[in-house]
Amino acid sequence: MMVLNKTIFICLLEIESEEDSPDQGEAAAQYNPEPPPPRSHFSNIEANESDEVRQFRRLFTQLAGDDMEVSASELMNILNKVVTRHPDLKTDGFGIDTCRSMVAVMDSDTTGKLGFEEFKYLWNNVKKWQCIYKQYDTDRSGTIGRNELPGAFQAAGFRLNEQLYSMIVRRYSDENGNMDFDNFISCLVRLDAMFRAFKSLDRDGSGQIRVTLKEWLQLLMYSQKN
Ligand SMILES: [Ca+2]
Ligand SMILES: [Ca+2]
Repeated sequence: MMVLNKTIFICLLEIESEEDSPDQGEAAAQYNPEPPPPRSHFSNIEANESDEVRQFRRLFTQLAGDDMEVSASELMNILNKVVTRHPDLKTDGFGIDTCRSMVAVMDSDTTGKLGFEEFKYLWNNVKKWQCIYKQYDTDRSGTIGRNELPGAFQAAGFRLNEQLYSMIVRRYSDENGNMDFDNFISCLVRLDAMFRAFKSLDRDGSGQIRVTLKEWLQLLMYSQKN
């Protein structure tokens, strides 16, 4: 399985990853998001970064262009390029609204685009979730059906209740309850961001937060936590 995952990682990114694939069984027990992307800028290049990070930085530089940030349309182009190479991922393509909303929830430093660390965090998740999507599409329909959904989300580290799964299906799946790849990714990007936003507001870890109207609107309209 690990070999298979690694192969998929390579076709997605076209760069070799040293990283082992995450233990999906363990991840299902509870949700432990990666630490949020640091708010550093591209100019802070680490002198002793690994080959993998260096290769990733090259990919990022190509994508980001002169401003060194990935815009929603640049993100849309790369994601659509990736899915055309994977005929087993059914999708009607990543639209600009989907990509704008993904950029918004990942844009910790509110530049309106994704810097290196923000993009790296998103990209690593997309790679991971792509593997999960293929693995949990057990009937090989190319989509995640209603019955396949809880397993896939648990493998991604989200254990939700039935009511939430039904809500998610209403919002992200088609009329037959099937979720295609772009909806799967945009749903998980949002879910991950909302978990992290909650955690950062739940300073005492009580599982409850108090937000002002301003904080609530900032969160809903741009997923801005500060
Ligand atoms: Ca940014
Ligand atoms: Ca399926």
